[in-house]
Amino acid sequence: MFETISVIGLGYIGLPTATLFASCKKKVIGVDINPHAVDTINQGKIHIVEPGLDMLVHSAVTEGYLRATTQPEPADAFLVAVPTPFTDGRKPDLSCIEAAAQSIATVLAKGNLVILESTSPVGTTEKLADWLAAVRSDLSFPQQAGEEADIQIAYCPERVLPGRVVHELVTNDRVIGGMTNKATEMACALYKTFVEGALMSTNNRTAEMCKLTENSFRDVNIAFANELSMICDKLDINVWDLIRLANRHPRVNILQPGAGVGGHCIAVDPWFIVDITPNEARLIRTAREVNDHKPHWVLEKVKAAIADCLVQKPGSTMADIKVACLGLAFKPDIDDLRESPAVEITQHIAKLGCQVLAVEPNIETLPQKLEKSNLHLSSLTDALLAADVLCVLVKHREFVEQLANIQAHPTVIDAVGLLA
Ligand code: SAJ
Repeated sequence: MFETISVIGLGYIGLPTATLFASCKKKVIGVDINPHAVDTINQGKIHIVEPGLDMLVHSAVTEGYLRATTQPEPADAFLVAVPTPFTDGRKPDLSCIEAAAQSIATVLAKGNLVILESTSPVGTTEKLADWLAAVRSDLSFPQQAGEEADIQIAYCPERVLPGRVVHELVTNDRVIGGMTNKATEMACALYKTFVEGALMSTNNRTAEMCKLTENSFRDVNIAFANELSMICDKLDINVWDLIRLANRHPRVNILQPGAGVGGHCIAVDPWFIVDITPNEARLIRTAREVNDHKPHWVLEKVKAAIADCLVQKPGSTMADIKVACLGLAFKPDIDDLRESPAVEITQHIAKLGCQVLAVEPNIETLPQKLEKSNLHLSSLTDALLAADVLCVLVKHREFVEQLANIQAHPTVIDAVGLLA
């Protein structure tokens, strides 16, 4: 049924998805507006970091199953995997989906299936259908002709963990929500090409909400852990001991407090629910606020430690104090610094005017926004020797291995329970 598959958006999700179809000997046309990405892929290389993907792309391209282009071409099925960021006012920005719709509309033909994979507010699949219908009055769409429509449309979110994308795309269960039963069936048949997990059928609105719910679930639970950490600090209780003990209850499973919630998904997706149902989504909103507040709370702890140092070193000024920030990534053992609470905290510490030693074993150079005269990338060994205050922001493997040396430091702010 699907000989040619087109994937619109060749990023962290689109490229691995396109490649897995190509690995199953489907003819795949990858479309991206970024000519650099297109050129790189056509050379059999990748422009993103994801373990195992480079080899797969290389063979898919050299064997002739995967080809990238900046202009959409006719295909049997179209998968849209473009970004859905939010604006400063925490409103979802659907402009990339709208642009993708405009570009594929011109090449659509009777019998095609269109699947939206981008994380989206409830109702977006219906908007996509309207955008397509507005361009192609010669074709019928599900909102007009239901099961009989020329073009069938479904929503199917991805739910893979960065770093394990190739494996999880194959093994995770998928939620598939068509605007019609026919769309759901067609989409299930398509994903069966490479998905070994269960294919769970539903409608488009439930599938959209399911993706938002999964990340909100995690956000709310991390917020609970973060709130406990701030309560326990006031009450002079070790929160990590507390959570370990509470989790011995057979029906309690509390997550770990940290420096805040980073990444491109969990800190964003809950707002898509709050935006559409502001009066009902009270817990989800509060969880976001608790997690967004956590970096500021950690910063206050660092400020207090610096104040103590200044008292202990009479005559010294802020510029004499050295603070080591251990970890910049948004979670342990990755090199991804985007939307990282550790970066936010480190930036604020540098603004205080002290010397900042940033220790991030997973990167070679500091990103531009951290290039400051009083902020330097440092080795853990140098930081342990020089710093007046150690601030543990990410529980990287390298820090766990140096636990005894970190523990021996007189002033440690431990946001992630490394010492627990
Ligand atoms: N974090 C904590 N405490 C914890 C667990 C995580 O503070 O106990 C923090 C991490 O340090 C990090 C943030 O939360 O800053 C998010 O990390 P994560 O590993 O929970 O999730 P992501 O953002 O890498 O990926 C999530 C995943 N969603 C869920 O686990 C529900 C992934 O499956 C999704 O595909 C992805 O979001 C996405 O694309 O939506």
